[in-house]
Order: sequence, then structure tokens, then C-alpha cells
Amino acid sequence: PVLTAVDGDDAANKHDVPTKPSPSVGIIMGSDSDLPTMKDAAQVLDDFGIPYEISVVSAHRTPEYMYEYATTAEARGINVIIAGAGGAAHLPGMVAALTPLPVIGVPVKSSTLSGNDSLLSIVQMPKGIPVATVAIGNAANAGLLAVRILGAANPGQRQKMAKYMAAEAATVEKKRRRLEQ
Ligand code: RP5
Repeated sequence: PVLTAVDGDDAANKHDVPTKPSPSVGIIMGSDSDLPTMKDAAQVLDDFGIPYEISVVSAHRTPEYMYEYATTAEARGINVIIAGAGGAAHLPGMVAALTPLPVIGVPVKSSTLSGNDSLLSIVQMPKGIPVATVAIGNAANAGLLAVRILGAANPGQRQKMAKYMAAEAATVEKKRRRLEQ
């Protein structure tokens, strides 16, 4: 339950147990059927040691919960929201309309139109309400973009990103050498 993500703190304080760090990224998706895609964003945040919350928030099936989620995210300490949806993918844009936090949209690949519907639904935002849209199905990039956004004000996170990029480059270099042998 997303909105109670920090509820554990109260119980923990009573018993002097170390509290869980409060989440700084919110990962939401229109349906649990989006989870196989969206788990890649969670994996990246795990790898970078960034606390996050994850939940299903449907713009169409639970619009009131979506409103509650988006309008309380800032007060709950969330800094970036990653929102994935497929088909008539209104979740990222609607959430961006309800919060001043940066929103990263993940177009989930749909069965009928291969995610082109999701992509266009998410990327074609009107001027004034931006959603940073990643490629169809590329939730890992949404996680990496969230790390970069957080890193803008956090040199430690920036350093971790630079290390990650160097490791990626080293992998490509290794493959190139193998190919050229
Ligand atoms: C969207 O409809 C969801 O984001 C999902 O990608 C798609 C299908 O949802 P389900 O019918 O599988 O719940 O709202």
C-alpha cells in the first residue's frame, strides 16, 4: 500500500528499531500486467541504492486514488515519479498535471499496437505539462533518468552514475576487442 509506505516509521520508533529510509522515487503503473516491464526501473534503483515505493495506480479504473497519490507525493518526500502505462496511457500525463514533481513516462508495449499507442499517449503532452518519455518498454532508462535527476543535487549519486557509465563503456570495449581479434 503506497500511501502507507512510511507508516512503518511509527511502529519502528516505538521500539527503537532503525527506520526504513523514506522513498525518494515513486514507481507507479496502470495495471499489475505492467509489472514485468516496470520491474526494470525498480532493479536500477535497487542497484543505485535509491529507496522507492511501487504501486498500481490506474488513471481510468482508480482515478480518485491517482489524484490522492499524485497530490500527496511531494509531501511524502517523493522527488521523482516514474509512471508506466499501456494503450490509452493517460497515467503519466495526468499525474504530471497534479504534481510539480518531475514525471518520467514509460510506454508499456501493448498487444494490439505494439506500444505505439502507449508512446503517443504519453509523449504528446501539451506545452506546460512535461513528461520525460523513454522508449517503448525501456523502464530501465526511466530508472537511470531518475538517478540522474536525483544526482543533479547529489554528487555521490553523480559519481555512482559516472562509475556505471564507465563500466558500460568497458563492456563495449571488451566486446570490440574480442570482435577485432
Ligand atoms: C493500462 O491498460 C495499463 O497500464 C495496462 O498497460 C493496460 C492493460 O491493463 P490490464 O487490462 O492488463 O489490467 O491501463
